[in-house]
Amino acid sequence: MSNFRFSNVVISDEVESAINEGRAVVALETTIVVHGLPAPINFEVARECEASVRKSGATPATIGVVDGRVVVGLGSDELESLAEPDRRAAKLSARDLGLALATGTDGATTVAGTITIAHRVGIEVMATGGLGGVHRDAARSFDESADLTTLARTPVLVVASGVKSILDIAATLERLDSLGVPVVGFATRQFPGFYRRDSGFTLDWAVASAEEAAAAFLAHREFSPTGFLVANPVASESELDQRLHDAALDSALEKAQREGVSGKAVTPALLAEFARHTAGVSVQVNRDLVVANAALAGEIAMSLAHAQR
Ligand code: PSU
Ligand code: MN
Repeated sequence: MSNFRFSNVVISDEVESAINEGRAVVALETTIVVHGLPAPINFEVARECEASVRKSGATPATIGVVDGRVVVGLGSDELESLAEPDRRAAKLSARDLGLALATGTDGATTVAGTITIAHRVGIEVMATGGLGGVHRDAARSFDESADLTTLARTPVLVVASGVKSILDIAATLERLDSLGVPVVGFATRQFPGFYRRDSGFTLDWAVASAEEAAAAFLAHREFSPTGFLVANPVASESELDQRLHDAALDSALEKAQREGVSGKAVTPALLAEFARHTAGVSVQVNRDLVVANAALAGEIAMSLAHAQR
């Protein structure tokens, strides 16, 4: 480990040399591990995502805040300690990073937090399960994930299986449009709905390969400072059954409303109720999609590195 440009950011030797040599690197978030998935499958998912990135030839950089420092390239021991329930790691979006560092607060980073750090250290690609978005009651609650506004000002390509069906998908797509963030389907024109391949919304653009995604991102960056969303649907054989999905969704939304869940707790609470209602099937789907997204992100990062050599 060495200090990197800035005393509050520590980058692993492996990730630092990959960045310095212009090799492919994929940032991975930690909120999905600490707040999104139950133990012990969360650690398996973290390891499988790293393995998927490596298999494509790229270097994984799992990001979190530990002992008052941002760590880029968390080791598995650090990740396990970050996820220990006693540690009560915070959920860190972009706006929380400075405060977490200044107060010595440990935390897992969301997509917004992760891409902010990735861009700071020169990583151009990130993988997650589902991007945060506009919540269904946003007209009243104003609950729109900072993932959207952060992606609008951070030139990082994010691979996600669309957004979670717990959200208002139409409103989320409208906001991405207003914010100038391109949304491109990977081998599909249908916007994915996380647990399901098709959210019912059609996209204007699709790419057929990792090379095409990388080329589009490079061309986009010549004209615009925003990030870029590659929407990769879950594999057909992994999709959650439609009826089970719809019943779990009703139950999750109803429970969150009844219990008055708000703020940062909303997404983890909805995902947990999905898991309970589907007896863990939704967790398997989440696992499959995020591991596949890590693999695709690795391939896109390889193409980007190749194109910029
Ligand atoms: N993808 C998953 N599980 C998750 C998330 C993404 O498969 O838990 C997390 C990401 O960290 C994303 C966050 O940034 O959910 C969105 O949270 P919010 O709606 O509070 O912004
Ligand atoms: Mn929110």
